[in-house]
Amino acid sequence: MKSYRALALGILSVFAFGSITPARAAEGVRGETKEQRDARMAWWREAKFGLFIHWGLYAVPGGVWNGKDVDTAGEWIMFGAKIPVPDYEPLLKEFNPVKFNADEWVRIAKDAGMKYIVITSKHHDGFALFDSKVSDYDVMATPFKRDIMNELSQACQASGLKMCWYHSILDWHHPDYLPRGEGSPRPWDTRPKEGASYDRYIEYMKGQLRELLTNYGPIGVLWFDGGWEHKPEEHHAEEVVAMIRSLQPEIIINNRIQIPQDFDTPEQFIPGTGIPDRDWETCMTMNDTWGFKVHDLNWKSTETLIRNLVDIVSKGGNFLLNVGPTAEGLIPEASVERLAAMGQWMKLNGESIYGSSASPFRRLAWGRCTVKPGKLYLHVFDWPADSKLVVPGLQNDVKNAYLLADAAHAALKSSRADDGVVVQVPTQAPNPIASVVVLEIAGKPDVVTAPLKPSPDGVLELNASDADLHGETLRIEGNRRGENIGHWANPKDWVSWDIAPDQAGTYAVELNYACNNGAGGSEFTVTLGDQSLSGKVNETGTWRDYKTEAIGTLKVTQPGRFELSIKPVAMPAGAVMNLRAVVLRHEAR
Ligand code: FHN
Repeated sequence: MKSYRALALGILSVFAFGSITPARAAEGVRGETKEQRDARMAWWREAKFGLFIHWGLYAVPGGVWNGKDVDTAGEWIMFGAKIPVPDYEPLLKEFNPVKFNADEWVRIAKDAGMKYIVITSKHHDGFALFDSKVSDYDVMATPFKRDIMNELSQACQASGLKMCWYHSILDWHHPDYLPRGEGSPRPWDTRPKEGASYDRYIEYMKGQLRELLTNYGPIGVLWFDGGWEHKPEEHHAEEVVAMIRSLQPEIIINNRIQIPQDFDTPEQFIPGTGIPDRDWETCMTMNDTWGFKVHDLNWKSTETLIRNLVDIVSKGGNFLLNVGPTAEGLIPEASVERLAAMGQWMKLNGESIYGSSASPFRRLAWGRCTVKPGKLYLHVFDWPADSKLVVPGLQNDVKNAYLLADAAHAALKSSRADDGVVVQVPTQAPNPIASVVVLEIAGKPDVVTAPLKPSPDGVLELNASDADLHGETLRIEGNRRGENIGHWANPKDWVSWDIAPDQAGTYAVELNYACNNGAGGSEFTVTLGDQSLSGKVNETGTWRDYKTEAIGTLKVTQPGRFELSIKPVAMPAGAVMNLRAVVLRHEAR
């Protein structure tokens, strides 16, 4: 059974942590002009911050089944505890969230500075949180008998927040959903498969989508999920998308019906370089589960949540932050507290987030940067002890500088330094989590990126998001465990880093990489100035099993600025490797 779970979770991880695609025109609406697309995406690009809500029957067990904690996320309890449909259905009679108050949920989201709400109209367990005429497996079959989605959409419309639907293609309940039973990820689901029709299931799914896009007013986003068990054509993806867009022409659709649509959805991680030329949104839990789990108290700190928001927006993305309400209909207090604290920060600093664009800096040691025309918003996480905030590589003249949280916008002194601009800031940071210094600049941001330098201990770690990728197939891939250079399927593709070793001498070179068994044997050269090393890729197990290997040493005759490159010279199998990092260690003069 373990293998099925591994298979399912393996499938999950492939789609949950999708690769970061190279810059390419997003599909979106066929024939839509750039201006039309920009107009349709405008509110979403302005909004930056939304509330994800995972709520359904799974809130009743709250991660515990037959007295035992189940080790999957709360909303996966039916899978994690291998619960057959007949044993899960009785939860219908226990779902009675008498403390649910749509206006209160919307107030909490709005006060947090959020601009849209994405809620699970139906998750993988097949239970509909709305009054569906095409299914009896819905909220009207529970003691609660209220159309939650209607109450929430009314509250959103009254408050100016966008109502958005998460909808799962995967359905562990509907008799026409396949696969199930022996040889599937759910062998314990022994309901007969004879007569089941996936096409008929898609018609059912279309029926519920039609209800959700007809009966609840304007819908901002259709957030598909759970499409990984079938090919797009099996979902009739194009047809489903066409129907959605015919019902709500302004709607925005994510990439999880397995055909690229309006935005990408990195999950539980923040792509190190964003996703250039694409709209994207990182979704993240506040603890470790999407759906409520009574024993999951691993809450991220408010500092982490605010810095994640800043980090994501500084890379050009949106942040969809999740809550998992209880069976009573309450958002957990730990979530409410954090959202309120985020809202306090947003009240003073929201100007630096809403409608801003990605940073012109490749990296900033002390924080992040967001941009609006004529303004740089410097989000300082690590306040300079000497009150001198160095903005490396900035070429623009600074017309004015001030603290965003200072209502008087009292001017801060700034001056030009060798490697950029120095801003004289107060000794005390306005906010220990993130303080925003505004630079009003002339013209578009003009930044010269400094080369990567070794840390004081002589170690220079070159990671995937700092690399320059040269070629067509190469791309940055990522998930919550880290990022790597991947899809290295063309031996002409190569990678480089701009570095400035500050000590002459010998540097040991190590690579941290993964290579599937059966795909090993590629050969490559590591070049630094007039020195080069040859290396060969050994198999490490799978494309996700990373190992560090010493490749050899390189000499630096005198400190300076160099390009360090890795170029394949032979690729006998389908790909070179998944490369996570190159490490140079200064050994001796
Ligand atoms: O399986 C789901 C999971 O339950 C949750 O809904 C997340 C949120 O994006 N999506 C899938 C895992 O990638």
